[in-house]
Amino acid sequence: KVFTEEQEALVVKSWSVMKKNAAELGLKFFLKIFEIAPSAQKLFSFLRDSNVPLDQNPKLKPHAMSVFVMTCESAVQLRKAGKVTVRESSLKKLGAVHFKYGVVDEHFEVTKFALLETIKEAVPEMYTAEMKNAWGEAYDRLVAAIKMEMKACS
Ligand code: HEM
Ligand code: ISQ
Repeated sequence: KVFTEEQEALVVKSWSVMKKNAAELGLKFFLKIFEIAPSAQKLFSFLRDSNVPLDQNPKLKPHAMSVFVMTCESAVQLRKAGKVTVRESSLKKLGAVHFKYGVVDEHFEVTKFALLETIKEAVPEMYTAEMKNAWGEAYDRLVAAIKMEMKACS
C-alpha cells in the first residue's frame, strides 16, 4: 500500500497546528490511554517513581510528544521511501526499551485509539476520515517496525 503526498500533508499540517498546544495535548493523550487501560500507568518508571500529580510530571510532555513526532516522521518517510526508516540504531533501542518495560500488542492498540481521539479533539475543524486514516497508517507502520525489533529481543 502506498502512502500518498496528500496523506503526508494531512499529518504534517495537523501536527504543525497541534504542537503549539503540546503540553495540554500530551497530558490528554496520557489520560486517554490510562482511562482505557489503567494498568498501563505502572509501565512508566517516571510515573511509578513520582509523588507529583500526573499533570505536573516534567517527563510527561516530552514522552508524549515523542509518539506524535515519531508518527509524523513515519508519515514523511513512508511517502519518501515507502517504508519506515528510523535510524536503525534508534529503532533497535526503541524495540529493546518497549520489550524491557513489558509493552504488549493491546497497549499499542489502546495507544492508537488514544492518539486518534486526541487528534480529533485537538483539531476538530480539520479532522476527517482521510486524516484519521493517514495518522493511523503512519502509526501502524511505525509500530510494525518497533514490534520487529521487540521480537528480536524475545
Ligand atoms: C519509552 C516512543 C508506544 C510505553 C519510549 C521512548 C520513546 C517511545 C521514544 C523513550 C525510549 C528511550 O528511553 O530511549 C514510542 C512510540 C510508540 C510507543 C513512537 C508507538 C508508535 C508505546 C506503547 C506503550 C509504551 C503502546 C505502552 C502503553 C513505553 C514505556 C517506556 C517507553 C513504558 C519507558 C518509559 C520509562 O522510561 O519509564 N517510547 N512508544 N510505548 N514507552 Fe513508548
Ligand atoms: C509511549 N511511549 C512513550 C511515551 C508515551 C507517552 C504517551 C503515550 C504513549 C507513550
